[in-house]
Amino acid sequence: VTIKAVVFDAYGTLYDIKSVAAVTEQAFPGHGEIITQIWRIKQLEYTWLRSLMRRYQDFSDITRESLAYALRVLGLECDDGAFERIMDKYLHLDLYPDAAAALAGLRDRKLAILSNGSTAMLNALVRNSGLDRVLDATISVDARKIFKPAPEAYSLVESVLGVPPTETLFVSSNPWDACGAKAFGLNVA
Ligand code: 2OP
Repeated sequence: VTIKAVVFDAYGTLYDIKSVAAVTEQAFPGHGEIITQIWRIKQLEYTWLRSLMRRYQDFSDITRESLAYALRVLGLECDDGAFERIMDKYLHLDLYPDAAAALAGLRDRKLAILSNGSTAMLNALVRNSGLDRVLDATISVDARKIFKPAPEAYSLVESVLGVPPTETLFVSSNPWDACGAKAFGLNVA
């Protein structure tokens, strides 16, 4: 197989979503870890429920609602300022330490992100981390109004990059995402 494009998941694959724990811990000492875990689980659950119900709302709304859920279920009161400070970290997540070098080593291929993130969230994240200089495209499922692992979401890669699934490698650290991409027909790492 000739791989002409390498496409990455964003949250948890290139970007360390656990890096929000520093901010949640600062806002709620002793609870940073558990907030971060519940937040992520609920965030994913909301994407799947909304996709099944065909009640799409973008990932920024989903991320807000799931953070609100996590704080409520833990009985934590949060003022607007603290809530926005936590949310803002999603636009400034840390890249995993090896991500930039790995991307640089793949520069002879087309490189992109395919993420459930909204266009605005992803563009800010990519710019803030400097990946806009390396990536050929940042693709948001927002164009199809359905979240991964729906096939419609993965089909965006060929529409945007013009490379068929058989010549594309999709990279994700999220097992459900790797399975979804494989089921759609992408090569997967
Ligand atoms: C993504 O970036 C949510 O990690 C998932 O699409």
